[in-house]
Amino acid sequence: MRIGFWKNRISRIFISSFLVVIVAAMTGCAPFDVNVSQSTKDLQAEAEDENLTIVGFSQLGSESAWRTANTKSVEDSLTQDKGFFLMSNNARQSQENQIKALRSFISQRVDYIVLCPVQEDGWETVLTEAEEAEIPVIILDRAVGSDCDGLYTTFVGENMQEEGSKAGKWLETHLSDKGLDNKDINIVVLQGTENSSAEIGRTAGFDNIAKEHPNWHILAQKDADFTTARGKEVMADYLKKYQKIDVLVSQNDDMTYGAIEAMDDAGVAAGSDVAVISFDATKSGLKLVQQGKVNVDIECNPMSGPLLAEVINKIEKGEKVQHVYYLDEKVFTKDNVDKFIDSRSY
Ligand code: GZL
Repeated sequence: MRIGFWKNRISRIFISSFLVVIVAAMTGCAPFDVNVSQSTKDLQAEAEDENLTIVGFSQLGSESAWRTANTKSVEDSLTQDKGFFLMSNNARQSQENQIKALRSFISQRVDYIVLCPVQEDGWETVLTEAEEAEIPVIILDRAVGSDCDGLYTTFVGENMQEEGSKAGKWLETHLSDKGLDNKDINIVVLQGTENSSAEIGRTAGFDNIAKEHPNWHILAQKDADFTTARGKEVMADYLKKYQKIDVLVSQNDDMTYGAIEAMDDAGVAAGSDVAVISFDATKSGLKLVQQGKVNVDIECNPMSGPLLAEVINKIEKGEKVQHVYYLDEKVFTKDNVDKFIDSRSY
């Protein structure tokens, strides 16, 4: 018993130290090579001995506060003491890196692949390779294109088109309350990473509402890649180019921070001169709602880790799982933000 105890202890120490390396790689403080070293193979063998479920997780990047929260949610849920051996890779917003990581997970014969796809298209070949290797794939957060519908077991994430619709419906109410239903309304949009399902969904959802209002004029929709820096640059261009902007739709809080900096620089009052619609509802975004600089923040819930673990455990037990799981999401304005902001963990 004693020897077994120490063997167990030592292997758990080895595995947890390996996971520390993984977390370091995820946070970008050390380059993480997707090739498998001998020690990794040994650790995997240990994981199999311990009957842990080995999960290869390809995270698209660390571009936003939302993404950091999403990564933490997965890492906190797929821990060794909950029966998992998590191998994470941060692709730094590169589909090429994600495909490399998936091929590495396939060659390591992981039990599951979890993919958070940076963009919708370009996955059919590598997901077919995973299918041929009989490794179940779970798509997390963003979606892959319909050409891959039969190549993954389930999707756990958010309904982006619904988020876009919520933004359009909020604007309808906002303008009606102000008696501006029939006034010409000039709108500019900061879009997220081009061809990501977050950008595609939010754009489509809002546009479907906008086309019902001939007096709404979408002057420009440009990719600002979900980052603060690009959000500031693109908004500064908009402010130079357009005489009158009534509404900004910014597809995540990080871009909104940059856009507000640009508006401050131009002497434009965010939230009053220009109505600001943002997405994600991070704590920092909700603080801007409290300050009146963001009029509405449409929640996109990054805390998908617990549901992901639950779905994998169901599959492990041979239970049926849904093809799509959407997380609950709210809409935050001055009317309700105070009730929720203190409980926001990201
Ligand atoms: C949405 C997620 C988006 C967030 C951004 O589900 O993919 O990516 O809205 C993040 O903040 O960069």
